[in-house]
This record gives sequence, structure tokens and C-alpha cells, in this order.
Amino acid sequence: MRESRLGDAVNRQTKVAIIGAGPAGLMLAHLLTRAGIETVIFERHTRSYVENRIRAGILEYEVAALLRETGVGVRMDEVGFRHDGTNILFDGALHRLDFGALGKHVMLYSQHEVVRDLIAARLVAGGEIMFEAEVNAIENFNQGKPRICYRINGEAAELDCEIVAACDGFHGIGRASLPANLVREYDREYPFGWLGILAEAPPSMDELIYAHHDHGFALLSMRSASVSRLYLQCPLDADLAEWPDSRIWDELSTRLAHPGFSLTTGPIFQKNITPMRSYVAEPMQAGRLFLAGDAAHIVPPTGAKGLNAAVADAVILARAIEAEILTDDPAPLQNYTQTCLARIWKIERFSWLMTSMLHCFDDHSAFDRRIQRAELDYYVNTPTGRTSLIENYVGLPIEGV
Ligand code: FAS
Ligand code: PHB
Repeated sequence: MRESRLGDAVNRQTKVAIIGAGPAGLMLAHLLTRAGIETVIFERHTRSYVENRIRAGILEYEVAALLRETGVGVRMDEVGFRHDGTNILFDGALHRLDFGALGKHVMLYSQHEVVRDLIAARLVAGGEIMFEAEVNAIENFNQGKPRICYRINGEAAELDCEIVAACDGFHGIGRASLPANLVREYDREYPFGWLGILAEAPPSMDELIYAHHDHGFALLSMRSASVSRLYLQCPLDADLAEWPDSRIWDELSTRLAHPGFSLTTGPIFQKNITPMRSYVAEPMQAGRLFLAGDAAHIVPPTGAKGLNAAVADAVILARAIEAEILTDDPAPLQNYTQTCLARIWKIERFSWLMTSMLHCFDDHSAFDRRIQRAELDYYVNTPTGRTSLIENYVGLPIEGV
């Protein structure tokens, strides 16, 4: 990045300005740096904050392969867990979905660990991440010479660039900067949330369990050999003060119960409630401004897709930027939205399907509940249904990888 002083604001320039040091922004910067394209990342939080933000846990097959192929998968293979299947529980019966049938697997490796690995790689490569730098405006992106206006250390500053990648999450400035008359939004909010816990308790299974129970959904996951990660469906207005450890463990034991299983409990050291939402904004671009990840779309975590969709957008955007800058081919960038949406809507469908199949809905009729059972039976107990569930869960192919 080159610096020059214009009046009070330091006027800096670079090729690609990336807003956000989450999975999308960090992966985009990582891929572009490997292609020799200059980037700067703006991140409003501190490094410590983003490296300790607990979120997703599952990496799709191709995302895990991408980390390995681009030199940031070593720790994942050292401390992560390879999972060759997952489990769906309903009517007290456990059904295992064997990913090996498709020759694939997923990795259980926390999002904040991926973020740590990508930040470390960027700093080793000499890439710049401006932490505690809040972008407050994106100018001229429709006039071909975008300018980032940001504040850092209490000072206003600007950066001119050729492309802006808004990887700034659902509440970022990128989507808000698109012309309002251009954006079409598709939105569904679910009438429940997930109460998520981290506990000092060895995982009670070596793979995940997605449980459908008359009391509500439950998910058994893990973070290490001594830390369990579990979730249970709860009302949107649930008050954590009314959920002491004992009640949480009792409810999880009920919802996860099946022959030969016992839930190992332990001190809960983190509790939170996450709302559930499906959302897509179209298009994902305007002029030289491009959205990637949660900036453009979010999914309920039932399908373990949020992090993986963000990385997939970054791969598609990186390939498109490389095509324009390195081979003077503008078409992939012009078609960025179309390429991403073809995959995103399949991810939205799968995440909606897993959420609709596995959760309890207060407004469900007796007919609705029988249809739900039929859906579970079809996707778990028929070869075509099972294959469909597995290929979506381990991850659809990412164009450009
Ligand atoms: P991110 O939100 O990760 O990153 C955006 C970054 O941009 C942030 O660091 C933010 O500080 C920065 N930023 C925003 N505005 C800025 C500005 N103006 N200037 C500078 N920086 C700015 N997904 C799953 O698959 N499984 C899960 O279990 C799961 N659990 C989740 C729990 C919670 C509470 C949340 C919020 C999400 C969860 N997700 C889960 C989804 C999550 O993993 C996202 O899909 C993923 O973080 C998306 O990555 P990014 O698009 O990079 O956005
Ligand atoms: C997690 O381990 O946090 C996790 C795993 C699978 C999901 C959602 C969350 O579908």
C-alpha cells in the first residue's frame, strides 16, 4: 500500500480494500495475496476480539481442502476433528449419515481458530490488517474509483482503491451502501432461537447428533476432548436467568435420549441465545463494490453453512478479481452475483430444510407434524434422500476451486 498526504487525511491507495476480518474477508485477502494482488483489510474490532469470537464449528469438505491447499490447514489437522458422518435422532432412534458413501468428510474446527490461522498467515506474508479501524463511508464505487473513509486512532483517513469487498457481516456498511432502489431482500425469521452452551464436559459422542424431539430441537457438538458444545431450541424471548445449568442439562438429556446413550455433564462456562434467520440480498454488487458472506446472506445454523458460505463467496470473488486484474477478463466480476446466488440459494434451501424438519413449531397442525415426520423418514431412510442430505451437508462444489 502506498501513502501520500492530502490535507489532513492520509490518502492511501491499494488495489482491493476489504472491509471485515471475518472468514470472508480474511480468506479473500489470503487468496488475493497468493495471486500477488495488493489488499488492505479494515477491521473495527481488536485482533483479540475477532480471534476469540465463538461462532461456527463445522468446515465443509472443500473448505477444509482449501485451507490445506493454501497453507493454512496445519493446525486444523492437528487439533480439529475429522468427522466421517453425522447423526439424526428422532422417535428415540439414532440414524447415522455416512459421509464416506460420497468419499468425503467434514472437519470440526472452530471458526475463531480459522480466523486465527488466517490472520497469522496474513501477517507472515506481510499483508496489512488495520484493527480498530471503522469504515464509515464507501464513496465513488459507481464512478470507477472507490474511496474508503475510515477512522483509526480517532483520526479520519481515506484510502483509494480499484475494488471494495464488503465482507463486513450482516450489520456492516457494505450492503447499506448499495443504492436502496437496487436491492431486493428475501427474509424469513424463525419463531425460536438456540440456547448455546460451552461446557467442561467430555463430548458424549464422537460425532454430532441433530435431535428432533417433542420438547424441541437439540444439537450435540464439541470443541475438544474436554469441551462440549451443545444447543437446544428455546423461545425467542427466553431469559438465560431462567436456565440454570441443571435445567439445561435435564432438557438436553431428554431431547438427546436414545438407547445406550448417556449425556456427560459438567460446568457450563458460556451460555448465549442466538436468533434464527434466513436472509438474502440481491444483487451482491454495484459498480466496484462487492458483498461477500454475511454481508449478503445469512442462514440458520442448523445446516452448519454460514461460515462455509462466506468462504465460498470469497473464493468466487477472488477468482473473479484475479481474472480482471491478471488476465484482463471482466466477465467473472460482472457475473459475480449470478455465480454466487446459484450456490447461495441451494444453501438457503438446505438450511431452511434442516431447520424446518428438526424444530418444533407452535403453529404446526397435526398434519404439519406428520409431514415433518415423513420428511425426516425420507431424508434418513431412503437412499436418494440420504444422499441428498449428505451431499448438501458436506458441501456443494464451489465454482472456481
Ligand atoms: P463476520 O460477521 O464473521 O465478519 C465481519 C467482520 O466485519 C466483523 O469482524 C466485523 O467486526 C467487521 N466489520 C463490520 N462492519 C465494519 C466496519 N464498518 N468497518 C470495519 N470492520 C467492520 N455459522 C455456522 O455455520 N454455524 C454456527 O454455529 C454459527 N453460529 C453463529 C453464532 C452467532 C452468534 C453468529 C452471529 C453467527 C453464527 N454463525 C454460525 C454464522 C457465522 O459463522 C457467519 O456465517 C460468519 O461469521 C460469516 O463470516 P463473514 O461473512 O466473514 O462475517
Ligand atoms: C457447532 O459446533 O457450533 C455447530 C455444529 C453444527 C451446526 C451448528 C453449530 O449445524
